[in-house]
Amino acid sequence: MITLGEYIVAKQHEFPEASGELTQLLGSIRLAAKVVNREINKAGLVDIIGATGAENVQGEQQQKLDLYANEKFKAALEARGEVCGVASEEEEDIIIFNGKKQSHSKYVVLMDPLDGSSNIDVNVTVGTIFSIYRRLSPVGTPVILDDFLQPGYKQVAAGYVVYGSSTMLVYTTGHGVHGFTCDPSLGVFYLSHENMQIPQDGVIYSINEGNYIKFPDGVKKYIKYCQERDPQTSRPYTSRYIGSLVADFHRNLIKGGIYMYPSFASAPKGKLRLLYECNPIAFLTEQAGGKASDGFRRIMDIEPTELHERTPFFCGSINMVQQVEAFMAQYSHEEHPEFHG
Ligand code: P6P
Repeated sequence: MITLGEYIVAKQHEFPEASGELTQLLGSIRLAAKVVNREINKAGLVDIIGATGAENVQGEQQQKLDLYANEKFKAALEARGEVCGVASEEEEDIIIFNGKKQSHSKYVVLMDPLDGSSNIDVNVTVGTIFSIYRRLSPVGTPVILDDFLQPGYKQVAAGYVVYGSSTMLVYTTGHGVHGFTCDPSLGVFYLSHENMQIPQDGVIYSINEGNYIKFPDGVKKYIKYCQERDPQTSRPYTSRYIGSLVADFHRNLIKGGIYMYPSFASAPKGKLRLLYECNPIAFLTEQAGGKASDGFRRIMDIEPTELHERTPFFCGSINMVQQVEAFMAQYSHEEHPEFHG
């Protein structure tokens, strides 16, 4: 039984230039995850449940736990000296940490502190997603927006916490994907899934089929492909959609499958945010041997231009993503970014 902290330290040699800072940073995330997990587990008992009446930058109803998780992760990341700034789904602008502790900070963190929060009131799995980059601007100066607008392939680390039937923290630093399960009696994360690999093929597809009539033709063709009988390819596949990206992704990572959130007329760039949902999940996907694209391009090659920009998102088992990309090329090539100049 090895703990998350012991594992991170044991793997520290993979980052000789990090001099322990990344280890400390991941430790901050571990701490915040425990605090948020405790509140989620008693959400039905205290006045945490329900919407605040406020809206976040996405115009989405902010649940009280959204704000709680946002504050706890910000506080944990500021408390030590490795992080010079944070971007969050719950914050319109970047949050700058420029106290004395941050005079040598090298890292910025982007996060969705509580993804799928509309599921809180109905006791369905939610998650935290995080993405870590080295800053580009000079150390010792206040962090700037450009430090956050980096393409996904520059991520130093990424991961998520899935608050489900058990609470797990899954992360990568570019050396495989590793999962840790929390022992609630001790509040300790133990290594439970080392070197996670997503099966090349799967029989699960995850998409909100309520939007079917609005989907691009390529996506409609793929959904029908999933539903056709073909014993050679184990079709028809099974449809599973939880409405929480972390939960759907985590299941597909273990069992194989594909998660899709395409663009459609009322959501021309899809719904999911590139920087703190798609890029971290894409990093994990590729590290686990899967594929993540916008239907045409590798997600982690997209050059961001705005903090909260959205992108169509297809990720999971490599053969399944390649299949939907083939349908997109054949039936929805006009959706390709090059068509939009
Ligand atoms: P819809 C949650 O709001 C989220 O960002 C993802 O976690 C989830 O997969 C998706 O949106 C659900 O969106 O439009 O299907 O309800």
